[in-house]
Amino acid sequence: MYAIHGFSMSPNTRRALVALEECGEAYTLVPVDLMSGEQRGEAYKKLNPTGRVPTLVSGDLVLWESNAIVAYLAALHPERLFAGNTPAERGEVARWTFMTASHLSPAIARIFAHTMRLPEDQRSPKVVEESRAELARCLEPLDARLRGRSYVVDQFGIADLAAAPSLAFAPMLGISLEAYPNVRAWLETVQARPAWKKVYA
Ligand SMILES: N[C@@H](CCC(=O)N[C@@H](CS)C(=O)NCC(=O)O)C(=O)O
Repeated sequence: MYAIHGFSMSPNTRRALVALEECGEAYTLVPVDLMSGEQRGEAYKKLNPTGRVPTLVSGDLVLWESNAIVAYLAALHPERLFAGNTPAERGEVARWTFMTASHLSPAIARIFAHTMRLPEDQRSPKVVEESRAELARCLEPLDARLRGRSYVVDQFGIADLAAAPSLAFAPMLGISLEAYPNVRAWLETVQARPAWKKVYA
């Protein structure tokens, strides 16, 4: 039995929850109230010193960083979450996972911060503009990669879960995926999966 300490609306928390659902693992969601800043309190920071959600806990295991949680679950359930079998496949999974975690998701997080989360006097249109450009640098190659493919690397797995929860959040921020038809088709495929539907219900 796992506990996920997280915030139900957070894309990073949802990434971990969808992975748990895909793997058929039992879990409880322990709410961390991001609105009141609970993630920065001493009690939560004993679990996750970065003061961010999610954190996965089971016995002695305390694991934070959502893509690390997905990778852990994929190691337990390789038949449910594809991590790649050959070195080439593993490299491909790593490529898209790191590109997403390093560039795509942070760009979306900055757009969220500077259009919705921060007080208006702290928002920067320049940051939003630069982040939109950064996002395009990620979406163009991802769209090309997804041409003729159902999933980022052959079977559903780590690379899909790295990108999909962040991109599912994009429309709410006024980010159009219109120019990326393969990304839109792939996202619809991921969003039709029972595990996803359960978490996003
Ligand atoms: N790279 C981290 C990012 C985690 C993250 O930024 N989570 C957000 C919620 S989606 C958070 O905790 N924000 C609160 C804060 O930064 O204070 C991961 O993938 O787990």
